[in-house]
Amino acid sequence: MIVTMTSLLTTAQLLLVSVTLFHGALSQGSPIDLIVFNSLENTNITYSTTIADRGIVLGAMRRLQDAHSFKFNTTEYPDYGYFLVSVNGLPGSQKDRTSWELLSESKNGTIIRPDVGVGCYIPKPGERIILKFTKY
Ligand code: B12
Repeated sequence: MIVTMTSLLTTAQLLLVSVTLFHGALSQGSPIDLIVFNSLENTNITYSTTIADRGIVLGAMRRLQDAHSFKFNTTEYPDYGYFLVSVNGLPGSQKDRTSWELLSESKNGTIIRPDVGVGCYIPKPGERIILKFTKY
């Protein structure tokens, strides 16, 4: 009887610990790096923040904006969501044909250009987001 009670208690404690850990993981998200790369001046800044499980890049960017000296502006388009207009005070320009490009680098170093914007792209675990100021 005592043995059964002890093992029941241990199971309950284990359950409590795993639920707490799971909730911790849910609320804190996973770490993610965001690199702001100005390819015209060859400068870059790396920011680190967290992203929710299956969260969008924009969520991580908003978290960074609240906690760091990172700033950005977007324009919302009805069909495609959020277009990134400026980062850290530097806007893209139709006249100069410059813009902020959204790229993502996987753990193995492969860089892809997502076919959606910051409001829709869901990075895979371990991916690094690159916001690249470039000419088009
Ligand atoms: C030209 C163009 C661009 C130009 C826009 C230059 C400018 N400001 O004028 C540049 C090269 C900058 C661009 C960038 C991107 N684009 Co673009 N672009 C187009 C394209 C070829 C034509 C748009 C157009 O001129 N329409 C005609 C005008 C009259 O309509 P409009 O509504 O005013 O068009 C505006 C919007 O489309 C907006 N826009 C352009 N691209 C994107 C992307 C997103 C996510 C948003 C919200 C708005 C937006 O800029 C246009 C001009 O102001 C379309 C494909 C197509 N055939 O429509 C893709 C398209 C809209 N782009 C797309 C994508 C994915 C991007 C990028 C996210 C790519 C990347 N990974 O970096 C980036 C945006 C990054 C950011 N800064 O947020 C996708 C959007 C799909 C989706 N469901 O989200 C499309 C449909 C191409 C595709 N088939 O994949 N793009």
